[in-house]
Amino acid sequence: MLDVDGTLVDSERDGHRVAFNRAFEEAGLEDRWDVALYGELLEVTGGERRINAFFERRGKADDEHRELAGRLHARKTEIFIEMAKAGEIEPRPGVGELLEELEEADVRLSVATTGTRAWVRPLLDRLFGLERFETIVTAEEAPERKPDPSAHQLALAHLGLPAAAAPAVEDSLNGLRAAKAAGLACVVVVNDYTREQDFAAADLVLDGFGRQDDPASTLADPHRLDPPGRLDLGTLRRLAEAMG
Ligand code: XBP
Ligand code: MG
Repeated sequence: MLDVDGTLVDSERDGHRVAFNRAFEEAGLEDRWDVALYGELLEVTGGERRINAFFERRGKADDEHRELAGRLHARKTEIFIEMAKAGEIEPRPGVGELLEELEEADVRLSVATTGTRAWVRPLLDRLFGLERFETIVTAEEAPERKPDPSAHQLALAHLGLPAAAAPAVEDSLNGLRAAKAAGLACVVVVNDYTREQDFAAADLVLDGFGRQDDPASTLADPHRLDPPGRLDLGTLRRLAEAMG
């Protein structure tokens, strides 16, 4: 069960953050989210909730600002869709290889994301092909955002699988907490925004998906799965066995 933002795609720093800032600029606001501030704001999942949390930090939490946050997020979504169409959002290195290997082995793939359906589906289609994923759960289907487990639970229900049979791949503590609350095993593939988070509950932590010529380092491997410098089918199978 795959996460999108920060996991399948490198979408936060040079994607969503840029789209939020463009929406602020178009609306005549002075606010801009720099790379460091955006890292702090990522603690709040869901783009509209993130804008509201930012306004609240600034002491603006009235109905007018909630309405503005809704409009800003709608425009941010349009801008992000344009960026995706222009090829500005790319898969993380090694993701393409992993999906191909899983597909060849007839492993069923599903997506559980807190992102908005309007960009999630066209982006996944452009980068990987929608037909690859048996289920795609987005914020529209699971409005309680991660770390709430509802996205993972809904995807599991669609697949008709017990939790132990569908390991999650996430990049963040919010994603890990959501997967664990749904009873899933969880591999965390960290990125620059999430590297320092506490992944003690994860079943495997890697610093990338890894490729033949650019292997990933293992940061935690409590089940001794011993990944071969990349997240591969064998490692995921050993994880499923370890989960019993
Ligand atoms: C992703 C999110 C989303 C994206 C922005 O979390 O929290 O809010 O940052 O997308 P996860 P939207 O990777 O855990 O699913 O603006 O569409 O919300
Ligand atoms: Mg994520």
